[in-house]
Amino acid sequence: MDSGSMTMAAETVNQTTMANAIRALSMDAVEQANSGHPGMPMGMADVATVLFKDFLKFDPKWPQWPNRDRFVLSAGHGSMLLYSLLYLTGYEGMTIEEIRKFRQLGAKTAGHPEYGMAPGIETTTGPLGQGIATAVGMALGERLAASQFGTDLVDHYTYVIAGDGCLMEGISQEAITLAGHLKLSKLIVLWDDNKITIDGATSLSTSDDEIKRFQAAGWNTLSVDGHDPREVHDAIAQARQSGKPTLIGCRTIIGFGAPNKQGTAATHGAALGAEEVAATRQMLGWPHAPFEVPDDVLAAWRAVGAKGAKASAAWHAVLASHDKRAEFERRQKGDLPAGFAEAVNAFKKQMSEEKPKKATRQASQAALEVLNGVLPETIGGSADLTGSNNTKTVALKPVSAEDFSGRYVYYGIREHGMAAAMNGLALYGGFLPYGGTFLVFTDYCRPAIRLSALMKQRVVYVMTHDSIGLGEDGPTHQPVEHLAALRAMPNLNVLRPADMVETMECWALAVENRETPSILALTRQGLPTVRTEHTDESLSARGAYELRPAQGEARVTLLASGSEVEIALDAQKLLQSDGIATRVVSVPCMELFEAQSADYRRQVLGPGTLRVAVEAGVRQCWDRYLGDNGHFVGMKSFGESAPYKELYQHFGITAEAVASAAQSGLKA
Ligand SMILES: Cc1ncc(C[n+]2csc(CCOP(=O)(O)OP(=O)(O)O)c2C)c(N)n1
Ligand SMILES: [Mg+2]
Repeated sequence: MDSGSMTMAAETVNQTTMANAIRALSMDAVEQANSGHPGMPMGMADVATVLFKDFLKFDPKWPQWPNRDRFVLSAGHGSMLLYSLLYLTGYEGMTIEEIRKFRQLGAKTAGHPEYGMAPGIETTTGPLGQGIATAVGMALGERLAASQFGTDLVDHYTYVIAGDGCLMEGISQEAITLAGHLKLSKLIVLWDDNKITIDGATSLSTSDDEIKRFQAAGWNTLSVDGHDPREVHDAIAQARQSGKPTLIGCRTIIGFGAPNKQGTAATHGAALGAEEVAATRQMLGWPHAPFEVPDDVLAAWRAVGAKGAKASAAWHAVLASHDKRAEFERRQKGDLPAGFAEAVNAFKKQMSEEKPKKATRQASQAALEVLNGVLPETIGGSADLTGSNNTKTVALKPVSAEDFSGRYVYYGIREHGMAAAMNGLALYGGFLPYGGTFLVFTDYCRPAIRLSALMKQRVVYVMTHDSIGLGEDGPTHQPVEHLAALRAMPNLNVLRPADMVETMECWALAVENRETPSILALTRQGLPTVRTEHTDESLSARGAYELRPAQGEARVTLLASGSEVEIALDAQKLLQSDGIATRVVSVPCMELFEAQSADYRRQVLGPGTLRVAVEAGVRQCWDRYLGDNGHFVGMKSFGESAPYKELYQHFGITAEAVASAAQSGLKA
């Protein structure tokens, strides 16, 4: 068909038929894979059709168009809804072959939408509730970017489709109250109110009035029949005018169109079966073969996909002559500005000379004073521990509903919501989010940290009070297994610096690593400066390095991270005064050390030496460096409440204990 007749054909296709294309593709793909979730895409097909056809600003030919509306499928199990839309609207690479390969190895159509697998997937979803919470970060990103660059460059909406499950998850409460508080008015959530989850009717497990809950959080709320395109259209139009974020409750029937199964949990997560698929074709009036979308229907959808091209071209022209163009493009690419390395090294040099004794959380704040100055893309914050996490620098003004020109977010006591929002900010583009809480509360945001790692996002977690060294708050607040647990996660750098200099090096690594999120594990207690000789080279970049050589031929290698480096250095003195030549290796980041050459690692670990590692956490992770006769000095239990120096004595994490472990190891 030429484009003229395509347009004519497209105009005659009605909205329900367009939605039926989504339904058919979804049930056919699930049928073929014999795995997947047909119910949600079939139920929300009408709503999604209205959104994409009448409102969504996007251009499949330029999926990364910075001023596009964001669309987040929070109910990630309904992935076929998104894949159908990407295929139908003409995203490159999302072919009918990909739809046929749904859920197969290497297909773009993975079980749940995965960021980076195909253009048009804004974030990875599947862990329920993460999508809506990530979208809050995106909507915040829009407000911040609009304030920083102007509404001629940034002016768009963030739409979310969320299910009952997303709203039942605890993270949704953190996300919606944060969004309500910040009045993120361009955030619009379409709730698939189908009253069904896996176990059956939602009445089995919840009595919430979601509308009232969102209202209480400061949201605008609307309710519609999700199968009435007119009602859906009017509601979205109204939502866009609101001064508050909007929830649109869309009453739908799960598995809509499947005559015997619709409205039941049977359609949630299993193929409908050949018989029911055939009956659905009948009921929908969709006689076409599996994966076949008739020309006129496809043309109607492609016309929807084509409508954004004009706007994206106009936007591009605005950017071309914009006075902030260079900075906008630099930040979109995630490049660091000129002067970054110089600023880092000037700080390191000064600290090596001044040798202050400071907690690494204070070191982090000092480093941030420098970094926030040279990196306008940072967005700082804390989950209500600003003074403890030392995350706010002098020049950072708070972000508020009235003023988005600031760069510091008071996330409130919402660790999980904060982490997900930071993912959203990072995915949004042009921002480098960091946020703080106590290291022990990584447990409260671990699912979002996992998504930072899975999605390869540059998010920096400023996690202070990183051991029993926090003292009197006791075992509830003292991380013990957390370093090991975090080190177990793929694509996450766990950085535990020992002093001011290493802290700056670790911050620089976190900033430079574009595809790996970072945990900065920082102390509450003061630590001496151990890097007293300046090097422009980042020694922390190697993950581990020899901090103090032995006097004479080394018999012992002491390995330590963070606050225990000081203990290792004291133990070195004890051993050497006993005539035992000992070297000390600082290990700020095991992941980076593992990435070094075998030769470098062997050399740093000191071939032929007895190894003793010391860290105020559990032993796990250290074994690989200790060899058969090595020792570990650390924690085997939860902590205790007491002044921290007493705790180090109580748990036997001392220079004397390290030295005696080395001595008995040498005798063995
Ligand atoms: C955190 C999390 N817990 C559990 C699951 C497993 N799961 C996937 S979908 C689902 C039910 C979701 O119900 P709803 O959002 O109403 O989806 P619908 O059945 O309406 O499609 C569950 C429990 C998950 N994906 N994520
Ligand atoms: Mg449901």
